[in-house]
Amino acid sequence: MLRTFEMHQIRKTMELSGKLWDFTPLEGEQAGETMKVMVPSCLETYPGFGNYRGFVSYETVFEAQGNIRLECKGVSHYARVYVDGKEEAEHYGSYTPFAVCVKNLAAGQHSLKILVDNAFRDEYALDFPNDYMSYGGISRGVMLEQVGNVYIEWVHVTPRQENNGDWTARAEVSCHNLTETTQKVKLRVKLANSEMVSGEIILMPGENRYTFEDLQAKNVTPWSMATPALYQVQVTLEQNGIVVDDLIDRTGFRMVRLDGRQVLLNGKPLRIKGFCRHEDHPQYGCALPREAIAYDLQLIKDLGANSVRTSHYPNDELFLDMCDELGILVWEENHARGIDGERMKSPCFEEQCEQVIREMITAHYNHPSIYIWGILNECGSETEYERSCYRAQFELIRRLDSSRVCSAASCRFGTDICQDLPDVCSWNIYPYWYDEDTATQKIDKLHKWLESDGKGAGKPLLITEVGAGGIYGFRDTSSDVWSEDLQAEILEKQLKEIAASEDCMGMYIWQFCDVRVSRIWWALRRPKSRNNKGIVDEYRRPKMAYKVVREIFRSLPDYREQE
Ligand code: ADA
Repeated sequence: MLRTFEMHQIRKTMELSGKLWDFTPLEGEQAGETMKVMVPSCLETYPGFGNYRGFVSYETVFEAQGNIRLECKGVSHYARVYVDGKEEAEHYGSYTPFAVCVKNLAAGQHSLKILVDNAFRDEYALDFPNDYMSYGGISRGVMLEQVGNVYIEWVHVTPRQENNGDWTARAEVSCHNLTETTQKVKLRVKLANSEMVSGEIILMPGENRYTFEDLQAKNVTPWSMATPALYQVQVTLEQNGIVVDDLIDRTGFRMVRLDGRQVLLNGKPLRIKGFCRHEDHPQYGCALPREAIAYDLQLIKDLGANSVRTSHYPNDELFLDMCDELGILVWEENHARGIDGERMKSPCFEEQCEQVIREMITAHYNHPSIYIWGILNECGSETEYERSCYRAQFELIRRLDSSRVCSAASCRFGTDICQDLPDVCSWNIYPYWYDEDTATQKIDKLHKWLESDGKGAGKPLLITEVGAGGIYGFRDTSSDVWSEDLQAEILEKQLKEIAASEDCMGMYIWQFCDVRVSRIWWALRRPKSRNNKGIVDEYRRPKMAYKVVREIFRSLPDYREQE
């Protein structure tokens, strides 16, 4: 299972991951030598491949007949897909799913080969040596689905609370017609206690959209952090009176709204107490198994946090499913960390960012836990060209999803010219670590500047990073740099000052766990080639700061006015 629930009762599906595949490096000393590896996984975790960059191949076989839909949930970072030796698709982008349909397969066994490239190349604008590890491989699950001539690609549910308190929902459905001729179908949607059927719909060849307005969902429990109530949405597709396909997803009844300096969840002003989290583990790379994801979330809950920022890319759907179930709010962001103006000028940059946004929102639209979309963490935001990228990406987000807010985490105090564009002004600050100022002074400066020349007047202010480094096991009574003691002392001051600020709607700690960074990245500031600002180390062992954060986070309510 690649989700925490079954997505089909009618469509036949088979997970192709969760078993051993043939892996063959195509470059380097071991080129051509095949070995068995588990998929999903990261190739840097295989013995002898810790620093491999280049093309590799992954192969398996499957049984099928007729039309198939193959979905890869994440291949890092470039993939070329071959079925029975024929190239069927290519995709760039490590952290978003893509699917390919292959028609009319003869009954029997077929081969699937995925060529993967994890090298840093000019045409991959979003991947380069960075303050985290860009792992390679088939890092998320692969699903095989048997489809007919017509099938449902996705459903997007948008809940709305009416003035009388009742909930309604809009459900937009995307269907594909794989034939060359028109097809007559009917769609049926069931959500909570309500059901609607379309009249006869004529599907043109290719993609078709159909929208159900005003599904009445009476007596539902709204989704919140304390009560994360989830409801199943089931769409079925009928042809000649027979149900030929189905799709099951989940939604939660909640609305996210801006209100002056606050972001409201079902009318209540949120207080964010969160962690930035990389998908990273010494044993698994970014391909964390479900048990490891669940454990991270268990610690995050124990720490009293109510939110996770998926820095700096869209996350595995298993993680989002669990956040939905646990009532953990998610800031989900597109894939771009610290890309400077020069690199943003790459001819592929804007197109690749927009593709990630499109794929991320299409795939993750229904997760009630996601309250905000983030883009372009600490990227160039100082020239007219850079500003045009932010504007285009925010416009795209708002076109695809007007039911959430959006933002971008910046660090360019005084020179950023984009603060009028997002709904929320988000800032990464490091008082007592990189910055001279205290947190109170920094927030005060930020606030005054945003209200005037910074052009962020009247908007919510969110601290999207705050933290300090500490090496697990290094305890030091004089609180020297890199000691757990100093990290804990700094975090205590940072969090207390931010929590006391009237101007801030909350904070995300940088970061949940220590992570591996690219080998050449800023060597002197990254002892052990790790970004050591985790509250737990890479094996999830708590540092001294754990207790401090837990106490402060647990003392702060989830809303800025208590429920
Ligand atoms: C930035 C960046 C993070 C990380 C952090 C740090 O704010 O967004 O990815 O690099 O700094 O540890 O310095």
